[in-house]
Formats: sequence, C-alpha cells, structure tokens
Amino acid sequence: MTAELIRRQLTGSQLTRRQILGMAALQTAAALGFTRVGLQSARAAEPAAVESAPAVVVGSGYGAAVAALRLGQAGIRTVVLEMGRLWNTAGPDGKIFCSTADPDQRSMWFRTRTEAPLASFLWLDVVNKDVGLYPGVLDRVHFDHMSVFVGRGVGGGSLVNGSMAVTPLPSWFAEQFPTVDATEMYATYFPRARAMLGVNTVDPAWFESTEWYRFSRVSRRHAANAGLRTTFVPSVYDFAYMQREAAGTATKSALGQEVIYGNNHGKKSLDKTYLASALGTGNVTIHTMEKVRGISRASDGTYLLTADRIDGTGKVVETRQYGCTYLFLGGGSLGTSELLVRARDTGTLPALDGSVGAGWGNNGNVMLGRANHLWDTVGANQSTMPVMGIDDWANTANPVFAEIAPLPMGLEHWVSLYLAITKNPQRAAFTYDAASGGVKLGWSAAQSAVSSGMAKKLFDRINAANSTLYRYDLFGSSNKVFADDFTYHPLGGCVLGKATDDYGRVKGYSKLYVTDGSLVPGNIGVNPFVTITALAERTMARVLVEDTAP
Ligand code: FAE
Repeated sequence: MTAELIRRQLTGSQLTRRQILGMAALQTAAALGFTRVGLQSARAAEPAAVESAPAVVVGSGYGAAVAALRLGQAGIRTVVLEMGRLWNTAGPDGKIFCSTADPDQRSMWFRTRTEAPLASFLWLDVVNKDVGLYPGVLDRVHFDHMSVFVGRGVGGGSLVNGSMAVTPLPSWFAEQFPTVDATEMYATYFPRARAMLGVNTVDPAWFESTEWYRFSRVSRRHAANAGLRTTFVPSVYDFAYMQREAAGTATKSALGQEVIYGNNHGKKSLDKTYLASALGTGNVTIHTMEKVRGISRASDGTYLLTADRIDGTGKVVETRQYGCTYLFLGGGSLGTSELLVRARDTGTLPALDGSVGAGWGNNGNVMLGRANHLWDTVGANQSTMPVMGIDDWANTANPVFAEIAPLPMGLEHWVSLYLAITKNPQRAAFTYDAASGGVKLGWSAAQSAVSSGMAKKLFDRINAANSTLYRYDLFGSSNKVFADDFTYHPLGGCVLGKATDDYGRVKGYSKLYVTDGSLVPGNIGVNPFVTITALAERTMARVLVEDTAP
C-alpha cells in the first residue's frame, strides 16, 4: 500500500509525513509477511552472528515507542525487539482483531481458552471460549496471588487497553515522584505526551443524549445519590469516529464490542502514532516475534542481548545475538523487571542495585459489579470505551478513583461495572526463580484485600444510597464480589530514583535505561499510560542531550 493510499484512507486525521512513511512500512511488512519492519525492511540482509546497532529498544509499548521515536529523530540507528506480532493483517473474516464477544485464536497469547477478566454471568461459564494456540494480542501472566493482563504485539498495551488517557493530579504525582520537577512535567512532558498520543474528549452533549453511554449516566446518578462526584476522562479513542459509528456511517469498533482483544478502528494505538513516526525517521527497524531473554556487557562496555525468535506456534526457531552501545528497556513492568532481576541474579549484570525487582504494585486495581433495580436499565448498547470515573481520591480516609466500566453484552443486564483504582500502599518484589529461569512475584492475598477493603467502603456507600446490591455472579463460582486478584496496571520493579537515577538511567551501568511502567512506584492513582509516556519523554529529552554527545 502506498503512502498516498494511506493518506487518503486516513483523511481527516492529522498525520505527519513521517507517520505516513512509517505506516506505509508497517503495511508493506505485513503484506509480505516480514518479521522486520522499517523503511528498508524489504531489503534487510541476513543477520550477522552478532547484529549490532548503536541503540536497541526492548519492547514496543509506551515507554519503548517514545524511546524509539526520539532516538530515530536524533539520527541514531535503532533496533526495536518485540516478542509479539505485528497486528496489521486481516484474518479470513477481513478483520485484524477479533471481538470481545466472539474471541478466536487472535485473542490470547498462546492459550487454548480465553481468560477474560469477567469470568461468568449468572455464574454460568458463558464468557470464555476455547481458542487455538496462537501469538494472540492479550496475555494474562499468572503469579501466586496476582495475575497481570498485558498486551503483546507492536504497540504493547496500547493494542488492548481501554484508551483512558488520564493525567494524574499534580499533588498525586508529586507524592509518588518527589524528586521529579512536577512543574516541568505539567508544563512540558504531559502536554507533549498527550499531543503525540492523540488525546481527545467526548462531546458532553453527545454523551448526555446517546444510548451508548446510558450505563455511565446511570452510574453517575447513583454516585451523586451518595454525595460522590464524577469526572469525564479523556481518551485516545477518536470520538468523532465513534459518533460516526453511532450514526451508522462508519464500521463499528468501540460500538461493536471490540476492546481487550484489539480494536479494528477508532483507536490511536502506538502503531498509529509514536511507532509510525519512529519508522518514518528511517532510522528505526522493528523486529517482531523476538523475545529478549538475556543481557550482558562486553569488556568494551557495549551490551549483548540474546533473543529467541518464535514462530506462530511459540516454538523457538532461532536464537539471535544483538550488540549495542545504548540499551533502552521498555518491556513493561513485568518484562523489564524479569530481564533485570535475571541479569543481576545470574551474574550477567552483577552491579545492578538491590532494589531492582522491588517496589511493585497493582495500582490498587479492583473490579466489581453492582445489581441495579429493574427500572434502572443500563442499556443493551454500550460503548467499550470508558469516559467517566467516580473521583473520591481527595477523601484522605479512603482514596479511590473508580472508572465506570462498560459491560457490552448486547442485552440489558442491569449491571453497573467498575474498575476501582485504590490508594493501596502495599508493594511486592520480583525474585529470580532458578528452577524456571523466570521470576516470582511476592504479592499476597492479604495485600489485595487492602484494595478490596477500600473499594468496599466506597461502594457500600453507593449501594446504601441507592438500595442496591453487589453482583456475586461475575467472577466465577465462588460468589466473589471484588476481583482483586488481577490487574491491568502493573507498575514498578525498577523504580525511578531507586533502581535508576532520577531520569531512568539504571544504577551500576552506563548507557542502560528504563523507560516503561516499571519506573512508577506501584500506584499512580489513575490509569497509567499518559504518565509512563510523559516520563519517557522526559528521560529521552535528558539522555539525548547529556549521554549521546560525541
Ligand atoms: P507495555 O505497553 O506493556 O509494553 C511492553 C511491550 O514489551 C509488550 O509489547 C511486550 O510484548 C514487550 N516485551 C516484554 N518483554 C519482552 C522481551 N523480553 N522481549 C521482547 N519484547 C518484550 O509497557 N492504561 C491506561 O492508562 N488507560 C487505560 O484505559 C488502560 N486500560 C487497560 C486495559 C487493559 C485490558 C490492559 C491490559 C491494560 C490497560 N491499561 C490502561 C494499562 C496500560 O496499557 C499499561 O500501563 C501500559 O501499556 C504499560 O506501558 P509500558 O510501556 O510499561
């Protein structure tokens, strides 16, 4: 597909020339089945025994995408290594992604059955489906008392998330990052991140009138009855597109039950923004289906990475070595923590700080449902993109920010669903597990109970004010009300100012950086990707000036 064709397809969106070139590269690579994407992908030579580049970026989520773009713009040749696939080719049904309601092999990362957060309805096992083994877009990584949802593929979490693009209140941010200049963050890096990510807000008039957000309006009224305030939250889903979906003039995505297994339209995921621009610089190549498993340092101070290339069945078909001067880790809280804990504890990077692996938290996540009265309908039609939250964070006795979540089943179910972010101070650490070669997470059920206790206090108030009850049927057969054993928001493991300096430079090593969610100390009070992106912008602005000068 030519750049001109892409430009015409995307008429109306503000694409730069670089993004257009980058998107053309993504399209070409997909069409030809390449696992390497770059402006030179069609001409890529056979790799040498050790493939060297000045810079390597691990992962392609938010932190990684920022690093790749800014390195590429600085003229530094950069290789991005991503373990998931490039999501740019339609399946036999003509769609790139499958819907949440009708999942197939594209849904989950090498599973034979989906593992959706909401497990049941009326206690019936009707939500999850058998699927074929495939490098699908959503992974659920299980630890002893906590499982973590993450996106897999070019774009990381941006491919599967709910698009909520929330900037934390300066006071919350300052509490978590006391050594970061908050004034500079709010004047420069948060605005830069929001502009690059394409953040927009729902038209309030449309919100008040459309059937697709009836569920939010009902929850807002119930919160108000308990004296609680709600707030709109911005999004990277294009609301102009959503309004066309509602009008029947655009193919439905958010209004077509698409979200956690990917959106075929409307969402400005990273492959449409940062990564397209990064590829457009001509200096960035993305290698897909390559999982970095080892990092060491050569005697000349350069880094050596070992990466396994897998095929569509998950089989390792090749092991590759990469060498680089600058190494940026953007594998997310789980990916980066695992790589660094393993490197420290197997002795390949022995000077890493003792705090590597520590400071992990689940952003206080708890999911729950309330049962509404029969006359209080939430609507059969629900947009998958949340746009409103109950904001009780200022309540110092019990700070909670609860996203009003959709439950789009295509039928009236009278359920109000929420993903609460509680100010849970509990933290845990990753430790190396020599038997498996992976890491364990020392999170306990008691630590989760702190989050659900806080969510209960808030929602008991809402239930009391509205004479409503909790739903007991949504999280399996055990009558569980508060799903506090999974998170969408893994944070920490390589905390800024502890395992790194105040700019993400890893302690003990030069030219080794962390740019992802592992820098955030366990809880940021809101959905985290805007914060992760802005911090990565701040790191890159500093590093490119101070560390790469000749
Ligand atoms: P992330 O986006 O996870 O990217 C890491 C990438 O690195 C992935 O593509 C991995 O496949 C790859 N990777 C990992 N290890 C390796 C390795 N060893 N070798 C090669 N590649 C590797 O990292 N946040 C919000 O702010 N708003 C929302 O509405 C929201 N909704 C969410 C809904 C769901 C279902 C999920 C799962 C998450 C949601 N999040 C949301 C969280 C958000 O997506 C997450 O905080 C960011 O994606 C984290 O960004 P990172 O750059 O840390």
